[in-house]
Amino acid sequence: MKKKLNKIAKDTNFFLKKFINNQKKSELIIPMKYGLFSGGKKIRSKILIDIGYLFKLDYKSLIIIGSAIECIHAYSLIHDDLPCMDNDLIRRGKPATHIKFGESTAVLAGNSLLTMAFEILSHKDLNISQKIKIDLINKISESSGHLGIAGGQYLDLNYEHKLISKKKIIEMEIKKTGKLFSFCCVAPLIIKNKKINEIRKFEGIGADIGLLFQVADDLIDHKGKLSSAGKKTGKDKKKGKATLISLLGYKNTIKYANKLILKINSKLKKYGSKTKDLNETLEYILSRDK
Ligand code: GRG
Repeated sequence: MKKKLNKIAKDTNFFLKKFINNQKKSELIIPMKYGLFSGGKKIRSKILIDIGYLFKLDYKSLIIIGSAIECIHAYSLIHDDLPCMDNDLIRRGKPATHIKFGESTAVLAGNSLLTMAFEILSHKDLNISQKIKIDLINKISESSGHLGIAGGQYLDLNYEHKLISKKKIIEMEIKKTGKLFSFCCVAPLIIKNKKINEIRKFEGIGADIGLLFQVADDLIDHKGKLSSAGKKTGKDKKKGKATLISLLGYKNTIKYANKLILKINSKLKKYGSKTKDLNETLEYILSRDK
């Protein structure tokens, strides 16, 4: 699993470096590269490739689409660390982008990474029809805006120091983290022109994977160490964040996460042994320490 993830990270970074190097130079390129290439796991690209495998999609196209996803992800992390958001100094074991380059530069590098995702999805190197490119851009935009990452982040900040119900915490985590995973799960179906009910089913699977990912992230914050996590831990409690751990406790949250894995696997039963890679990725998501 680690080997496969490393290969995906290497291929994604290779594509992104080539893509950026082919563009005209600007002062923002260095902070953008800092946010992109400081050691992310590329787990979203792995999920995209695992689902793409079920639909026999070619690896090269998936790496390009994954690169666009990783740009949006890197953007969200840069902005998440800003003083007006979660105010974090360390990311991936290194100074956060705004610590290294200043706040205004971090905001602009983040914005540039967001728009770069759309440039990548509309680029000629991606060998799919214009119609499908538009559908992909439509879906990834929806996943990133007020109904997705940005809206989820708003709720995350708004729920601090409040008693929030389980249903609302889950809704918030699905928006903040799950929507981008939903995109990873539906992009292969969009490319294969699948029917809307099947797309909806995979959207739901993506939301559950994102929720699992976020729960694992909350568990790392609760029990993990800075040296392995690459970011400060124990912050959620201090900041009064509404998480499933704060509501259900540590042990029940682990039970909840294991139930999520069973739920995801049962939805994918019909694909049989083809889901082996995806199963491994799900186990990794829950057991990871960073
Ligand atoms: C609209 C894209 C966008 C952003 C603005 C700041 C913000 C709104 C949203 C923040 C959303 C956020 C950071 C959610 C947390 C998701 C999460 C658990 C990130 C950690 O992902 P990993 O572990 O990171 O995959 P690596 O370092 O491996 O890439």
